[in-house]
Amino acid sequence: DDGYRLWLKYDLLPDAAQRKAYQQAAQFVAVEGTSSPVLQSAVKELQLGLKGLLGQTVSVTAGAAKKQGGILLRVTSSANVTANDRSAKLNKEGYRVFSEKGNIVVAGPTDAAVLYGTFALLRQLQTQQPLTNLALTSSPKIEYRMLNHWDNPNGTVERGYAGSSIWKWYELPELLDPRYLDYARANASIGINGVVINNVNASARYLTPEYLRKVAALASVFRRYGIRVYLSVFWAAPKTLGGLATSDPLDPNVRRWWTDKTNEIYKTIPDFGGFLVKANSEGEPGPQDYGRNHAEGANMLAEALGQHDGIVMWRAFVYKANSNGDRFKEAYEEFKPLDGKFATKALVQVKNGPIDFMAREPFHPLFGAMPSTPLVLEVQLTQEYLGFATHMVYLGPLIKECLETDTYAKGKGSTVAKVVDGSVDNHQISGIAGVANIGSDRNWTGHPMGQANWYAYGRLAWDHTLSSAVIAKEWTRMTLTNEPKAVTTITNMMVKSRDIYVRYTMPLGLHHIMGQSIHYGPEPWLAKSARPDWTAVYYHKADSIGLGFDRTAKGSNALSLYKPEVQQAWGNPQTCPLNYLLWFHHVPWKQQLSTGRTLWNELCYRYYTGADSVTWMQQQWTQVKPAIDPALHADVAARLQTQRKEAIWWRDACVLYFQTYAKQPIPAPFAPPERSLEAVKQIVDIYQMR
Ligand code: BDP
Repeated sequence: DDGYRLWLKYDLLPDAAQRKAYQQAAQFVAVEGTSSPVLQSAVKELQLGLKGLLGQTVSVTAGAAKKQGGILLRVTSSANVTANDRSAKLNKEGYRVFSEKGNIVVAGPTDAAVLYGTFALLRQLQTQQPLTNLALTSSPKIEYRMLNHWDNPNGTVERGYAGSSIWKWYELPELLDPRYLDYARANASIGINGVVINNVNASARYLTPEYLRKVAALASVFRRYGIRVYLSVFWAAPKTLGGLATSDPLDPNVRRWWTDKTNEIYKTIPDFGGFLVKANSEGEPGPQDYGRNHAEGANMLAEALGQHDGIVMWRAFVYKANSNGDRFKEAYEEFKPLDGKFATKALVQVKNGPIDFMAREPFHPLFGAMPSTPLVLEVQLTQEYLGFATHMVYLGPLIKECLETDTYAKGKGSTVAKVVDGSVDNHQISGIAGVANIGSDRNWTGHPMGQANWYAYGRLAWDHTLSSAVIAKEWTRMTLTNEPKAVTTITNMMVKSRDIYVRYTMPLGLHHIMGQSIHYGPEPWLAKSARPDWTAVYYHKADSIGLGFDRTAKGSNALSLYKPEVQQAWGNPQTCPLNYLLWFHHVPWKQQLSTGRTLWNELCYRYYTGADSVTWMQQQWTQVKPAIDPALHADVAARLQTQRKEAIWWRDACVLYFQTYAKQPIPAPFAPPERSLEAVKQIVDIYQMR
């Protein structure tokens, strides 16, 4: 198994009796009413899935009204989806799958809804659930469920670890790689309905007529799966591409240029989704170059979209060069005052945490602080700071932790999830974005287990109330094995993997102590960089007294950006959850923590037990060997070996370096590292050698 088929494997189900029951329930497929390209995709998927799972060729029947034992695809207004249950109201993409007069009906108000229902039905079969008395009802809680690609026109992928870009620009638009279709199927199967195909550090090339035709060719494939394309835009395009003297958003010529360009895009791609913008961030141009603010920039693009059905997602990932304050606060300080100033078509896209996709961050303080602006939650699936494609880190728990945290914006229960889905502030539009982890590698994600992160993201974007363990189990059953014991073992590993990674890299709330630029491996000693907030010492602040960034009123006071309830939960070093401790407090080495250990001992404890847990993961993986495809098993086993080696690298680097400040021995029962700090530093030098 080379992993190409992802979770849409459709291998023959092992239990003959069960197969027989399924076969009887799925003898034909019929589209009620007129068919459409999206419904055709649903039909094709059913035929493919049933052929594989049941070994049964399923024909498409026209006018199946009097027949029984088939699957009916029905597009109908939400109120009449089913005669006997009107309780659950469906939104435009919601589906209901149920039994009716001896058939299985997949119904929803739109073609896309029926496609989603079709995948839900196939999931039932893949995970070997009964088909009798079916009643699956589900509507997505978030409207714009986006995958953001950081792909460049030259085929590289920024922070991509699974080969190069899957978009073959030099072959498009004439040649459509079959992979585009499989990509669309995978996305549709988990409910993703929008893809930004290019890097936020954008090239203007995508806005040229030549490239728009290429993008349109991709859109023609995605459209059949309910997916719309979006583009990241280069702010200075009016100058560089349009030959104008300025890219000032208030300049009438610039405004006209964007309006004309947008109209041209819609002519080429009638269902174009809209724009994603990284502006005045990490050297990218933006409206501030002309003394304008982010809202003025976003609103100009919203105006250019005019009557077209498109949106602007304006990123809040900003922090000024040479800031002497606390990077934690910068996006908040720039965007909070703009709340209420954004046009209705503009959403602000906010990373899950205030710094940058660390293995654990407190939620971004903008969530709950901009009630008049729909906020898109951006999470990173590509493991930039989480061990690239060699460390097994299942991200379900990370995404859930953020979604479930209470902002207290409108009292208790105002979780990040409810801010994002629009229910806290009653927004009509809502969005979520995952930075893709896929590339040209045959198995899409490099690490085979990375597929689970793409999967979990889509499932949570659809329904943030699902548990990450349930999703892990579902993915495992569809992708790896249905053998019950192995499913339990693998799910358990997955669910624990993120905490394990945190323990051997940045426990207790440490953050941003990774290798410079590459963001791989440990470099807590990094003290000089192009900017202070790109070093490690800026964040951990180790000294002879203790460790951690004081963000209370005595320090940077970033804590004050949160609501009082949150401040109370995190503001006292005695009661602050240990996972966030060093995010907010400078804690003395000898301070006793709630675990009974001193800070220094607890730090060592976490680094050592974290690294040891990778050995545990290896043992677990060995146990499931009989239940897993041999090639796939060997692939993951090899990556776990690397992970083990590098967990020890992290552990040794960090305990040896922090020991130079703590000046205490490694506590028993742990053995001090066998190498010196100098020796570990050399490893980093090798990784960064030119
Ligand atoms: C950082 C990445 C950088 C991205 C940036 C962003 O290191 O490559 O361009 O985020 O999100 O995490 O814009």
